[in-house]
Amino acid sequence: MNVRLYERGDGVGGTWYWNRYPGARCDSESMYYSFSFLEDLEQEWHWSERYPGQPEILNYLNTVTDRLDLRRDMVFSTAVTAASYDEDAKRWLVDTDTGVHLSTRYLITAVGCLSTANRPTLPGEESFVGDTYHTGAWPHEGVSFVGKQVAIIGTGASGIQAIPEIAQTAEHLTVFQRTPNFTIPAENRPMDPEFEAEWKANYREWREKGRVSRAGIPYDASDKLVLEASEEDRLETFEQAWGRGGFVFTFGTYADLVMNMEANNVVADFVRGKIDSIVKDPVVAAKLKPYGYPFGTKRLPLDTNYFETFNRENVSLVDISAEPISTVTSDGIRTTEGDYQADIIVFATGFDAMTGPLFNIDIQGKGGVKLKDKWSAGPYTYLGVSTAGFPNLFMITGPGSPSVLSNMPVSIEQHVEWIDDCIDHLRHGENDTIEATEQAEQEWTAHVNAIASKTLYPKAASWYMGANIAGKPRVFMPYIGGVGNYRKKCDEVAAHGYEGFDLTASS
Ligand code: NA7
Repeated sequence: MNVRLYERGDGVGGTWYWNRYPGARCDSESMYYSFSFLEDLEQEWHWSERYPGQPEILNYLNTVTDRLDLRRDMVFSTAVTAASYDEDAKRWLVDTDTGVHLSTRYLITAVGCLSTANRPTLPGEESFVGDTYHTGAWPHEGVSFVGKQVAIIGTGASGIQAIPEIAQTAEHLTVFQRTPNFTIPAENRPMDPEFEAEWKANYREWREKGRVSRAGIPYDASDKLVLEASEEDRLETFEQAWGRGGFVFTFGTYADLVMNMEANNVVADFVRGKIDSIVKDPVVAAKLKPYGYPFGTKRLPLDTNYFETFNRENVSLVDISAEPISTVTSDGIRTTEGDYQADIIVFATGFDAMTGPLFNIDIQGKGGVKLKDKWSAGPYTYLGVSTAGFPNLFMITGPGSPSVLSNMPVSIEQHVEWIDDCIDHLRHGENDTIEATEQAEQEWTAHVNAIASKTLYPKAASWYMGANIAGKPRVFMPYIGGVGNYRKKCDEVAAHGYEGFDLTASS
């Protein structure tokens, strides 16, 4: 088959191409944040730290691309703007911003879940004489903060990584926080050679473990319940996990933390206690402590010295829920309470997650129905990989699949393999098209919502819920049932002749 990949950036990397802000690092550990299909590279590659930094991941992705000689099928600096389905020809007609038009039998979106920046426009911005940046579109040449007054807006995963780094060189950093965040230590460190050797000796087992796990992370989940644990056990378990660092703090401690409010209060109190013990100024600590939504239901960041950074003389915190931003001035930001000087404003304000990147392309299916209109009340998909009325359109890590709740390479590989097998099945079975049935899609979407509603996740105004974008429907978008269960379901669907899909015979 002929394959053509169109990419908006001038190189590969996606998230790791665009997010070059200081401190940008993956929260999955290096040893399992990689592809499983290059066994030579898996052995040769040396990750320098426990968690991979952005430059190292980008280097890895470029290496994979070159090793597989993929660049000949890639077209860079080209954004796909529209795709419409021609029902007579049974082909997708695709438009790009460089004037290239093409027709293709199969259309696969690999647009990412967090690639459309949420960049609020603040009143008065036109008068600002300094520079503004969004973490998700960072200049390739980098930004110097030396001697600068810097303002940063947003304390999600990106802000929490960038703040400690920027604080080290800026003359002064003012953090504008709308919602305090729970964050736990990453405990990043140089790669331990013994750990690396152990992984390399057992890579096949580790990979398999990741594939059948809940979040694509190959470590055992705890089945203990915090509500059944003694005070002593809770403290010891949380302290140990806090010291070890990483997501093990959520899944490796107790199984009920995001299932039950009473259980959640226990862990939330522990983290708030940590904030009190780290942050020296009690007024600042009080502002940093999250209340009002359950721990772990907004994407939990991993940090390196985040709370510690607020003990620095050159860092101050502005709680914009109490004193909202009224305007940007020529030399800073004015809130209802005062003026804060800035030469540089960094927007760490996140993304229009999951549906945003798909809606950036004007996708029209059968009968000219726009994907955006079909999903006006929230995404409807079958398995997160397809949607009724849009034959031969496959979405890698689309809404309704584990995607952002998982270690992404595991989920990406699973989708790519499933789509590859599906296209193979069509061609060998002499079928032209595959399309999810309305019924299968309704049932799957209802299932995605039903399992989310058994957890505390829908209680937070998170980007998982679309709550960070004005007017976006509040629907929990990713599939929370676990990558292992999800894989099983996808495999069963394929094994039963693509149950829940209509296939048409070749004309
Ligand atoms: P997030 O997690 O969406 O965080 C964005 C932050 O910006 C968050 O603190 C928001 O506050 C804040 N925000 C957003 N819009 C505004 C406006 N208009 N004014 C003030 N503050 C605002 O994005 P990240 O880039 O940090 O992380 C995205 C994902 O990338 C991350 O979860 C990982 O999966 C990797 P809010 O909480 O909405 O009140």
